[in-house]
Amino acid sequence: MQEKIDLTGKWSVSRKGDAENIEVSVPGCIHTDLLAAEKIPDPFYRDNESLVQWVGETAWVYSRTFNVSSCFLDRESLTLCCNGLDTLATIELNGHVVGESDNMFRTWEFDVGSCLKAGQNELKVTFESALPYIEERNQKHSLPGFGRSYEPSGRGWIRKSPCNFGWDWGPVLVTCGIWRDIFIRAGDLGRIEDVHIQQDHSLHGAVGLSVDTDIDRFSDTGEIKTIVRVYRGDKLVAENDGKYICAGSSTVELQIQNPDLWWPNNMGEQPLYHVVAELVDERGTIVDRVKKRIGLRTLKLVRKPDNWGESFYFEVNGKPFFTKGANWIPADTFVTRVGVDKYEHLIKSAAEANMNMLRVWGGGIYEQDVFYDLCDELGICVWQDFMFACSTYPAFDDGFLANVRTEAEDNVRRLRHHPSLALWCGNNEIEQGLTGNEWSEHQMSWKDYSKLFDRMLPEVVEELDPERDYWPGSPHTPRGDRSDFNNPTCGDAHLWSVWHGGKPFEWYDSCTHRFNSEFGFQSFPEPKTVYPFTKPEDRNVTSRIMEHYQRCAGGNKKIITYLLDCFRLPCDFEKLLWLTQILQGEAIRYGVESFRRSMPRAMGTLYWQLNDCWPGPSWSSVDYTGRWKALHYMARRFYAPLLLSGVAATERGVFDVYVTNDRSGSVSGELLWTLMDTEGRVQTENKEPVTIPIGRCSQVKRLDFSELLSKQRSGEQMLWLEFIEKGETVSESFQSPAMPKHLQLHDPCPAVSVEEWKEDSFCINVRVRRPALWMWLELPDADGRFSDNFFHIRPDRPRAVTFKPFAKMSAEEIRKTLKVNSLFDLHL
Ligand code: BMA
Repeated sequence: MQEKIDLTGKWSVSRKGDAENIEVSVPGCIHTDLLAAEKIPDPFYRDNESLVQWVGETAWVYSRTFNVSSCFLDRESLTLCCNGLDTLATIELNGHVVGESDNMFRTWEFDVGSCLKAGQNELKVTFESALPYIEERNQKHSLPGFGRSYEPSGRGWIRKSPCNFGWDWGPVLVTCGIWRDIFIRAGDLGRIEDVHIQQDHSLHGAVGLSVDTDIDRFSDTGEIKTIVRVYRGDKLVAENDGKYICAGSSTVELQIQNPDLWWPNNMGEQPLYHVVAELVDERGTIVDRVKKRIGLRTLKLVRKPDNWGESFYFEVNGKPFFTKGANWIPADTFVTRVGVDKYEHLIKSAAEANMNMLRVWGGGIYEQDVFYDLCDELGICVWQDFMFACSTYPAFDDGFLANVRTEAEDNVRRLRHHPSLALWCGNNEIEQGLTGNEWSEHQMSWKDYSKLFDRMLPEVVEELDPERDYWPGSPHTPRGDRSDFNNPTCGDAHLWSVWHGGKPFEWYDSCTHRFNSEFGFQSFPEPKTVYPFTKPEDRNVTSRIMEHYQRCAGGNKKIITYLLDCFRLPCDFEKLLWLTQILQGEAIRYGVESFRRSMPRAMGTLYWQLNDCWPGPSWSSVDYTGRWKALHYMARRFYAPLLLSGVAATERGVFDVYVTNDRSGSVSGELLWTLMDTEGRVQTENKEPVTIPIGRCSQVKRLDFSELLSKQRSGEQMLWLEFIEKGETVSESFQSPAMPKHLQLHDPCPAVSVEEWKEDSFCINVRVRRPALWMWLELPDADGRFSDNFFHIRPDRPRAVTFKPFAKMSAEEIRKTLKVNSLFDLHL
């Protein structure tokens, strides 16, 4: 068998040329190392980010010693494996340079047979700063990005996480370090270099697997073969052997009878199978073993001519589905401090909000394995960008292209077995940049663009992962003029006219696009997230410190402008923070409902963005600490498989009511509508049976209250819509004839009771005397998950909300501290 010396754990680091060493932990990065050693202040406190810029401008030397036994040295192959080096590293073993790296996204392997010795060895990895590297190259050939003020020009020259150099939701903190596993591998005879599993779903009652193994021989003595076994849990479900060979690759065919298919969230289960490939010699001794976990499914991007142009939707096991999700950015500026718990929390949050896809956006990183494992387990499909975003890149440089090819090969091989992986996409918004005036033909020509995104990357995908689709860029228009990057008839689109373009939310109703892969609206995190990085005197959104965290040009102005259209200006900092969350939730709800109403012409929405890398204001629905913003609670409702939505028609007092059905069959129920005054007195109420076919959105009603409302003040009326199935409200929608700021809200006088429920959860019963809008429950000193929050509530519909605290709490503690708020309180 292969043997390993694990080299993660304790290392030391010093500034290049400096004697002072500090003890650090690998994997990690220089900033978190210095922070743990108390050598730098927390960059996420006030404006400390500016005090630590020198860290990214400095060269750092990581070193450690380790022992090797003489029998380890007797093995035929000795390789130093670095799964991630960030980025410009020189690797020395016992004083000999064994290799250099210049790409954070590649895995690096160096033969160390000639310099490893018995006894103590010293490994040294020197990281040069990325900044002079890009500056030097950029002086010879300038490669601008989108020209945002914080961004150094020329980051396209280096293969390093683009958002390390700053983004419009995150800081400029240029890291370095050993960011993934590092070890020495020893073996005899050979090893399995690569396993590729392809599935055949054309068989009756079975799925065929074809398992290709690439074998790296260390010596040519004797023949070897591959044995493949497939397990479902502990149960062996298929087994077969390859032929004895001397070297090269071998293919083993198997069949899994009565297969359990893998489905995205809300469409079915996520059964997973383990494929174990073993390399054995002629005597049956195991030489190497590789395990991969797979799910059985077909998952395709379907693009075919249709009534509106060309379709753009995903199909799983032959079933088309509407994609609901968000864009994913690195979950921390310092990616190595994102633990399994944080990944689990975020991806579970996506699944709990009824999402079925995340897009790993091209300005971050190819995510850690655990990210994809969790997506496999939770049914979250992954749209995977290659790491290129909003910048020109030197595709004219053959060395750069060769480097990128290896990076793409490494990552395609690493990720292709994941059932959740749905699509490879070349880049983020480069076509949009090339079309505009900001980049010249000299900086990046369409010819160079094509070399990289139309030829090289699809070639790699075709060769190494032919079952998966490739899409050149997001957004991209496959027909006609490429400069028409948001063409509504085909391809995907980034729709930013709301927010960046200042258009009202209703603008979404004018969109006829096929797949909306980005659109968003900012909000602030809640007070509990803001307090730790501010002093009391900073707590105004226009303070220097709060503005320091706002990285989108004019971001706060945009928030306030939109806010004043809908809501009253709150009178204090905390209220303003909360209200921006409600505003954001409303913006995205409006967009998603509108897109889901245009199914099947539109077949997907991925809002910008799920998560955050630091605690500033941003487009995220889950903040840096993991707290759900109002948007995330709303997403859970607007992404539910069955969605009732109402929309005000152009005639005043007229409302159109729709039901969108993403369930696996047609749905029948009742539409119930109630017109009520703001005191809670029912003006009129009625219901009607409705049936909605599978995969469709139907307009189920037009409600005309124009006459009734003409006699009343619109600010005193509310329309409540409910879809009732077997006596239960499964989807609801609130419509107000007036802007919320003009509603005559009354004190709802909420009353709550808290009871123990089950497994450390509580049931909170809420009733009100008068209707309340966007009511939310809050525990100022505790965190946890409410089953629902930021909901509208009326006197005749008390609600039971369950609450699971993240740390143990008693019902009494909850009762004492629970705060119940709603729009009424924000307007005071
Ligand atoms: C999108 C993204 C990001 C950016 C976001 C908000 O287009 O691709 O580049 O953070 O807009 O401006």
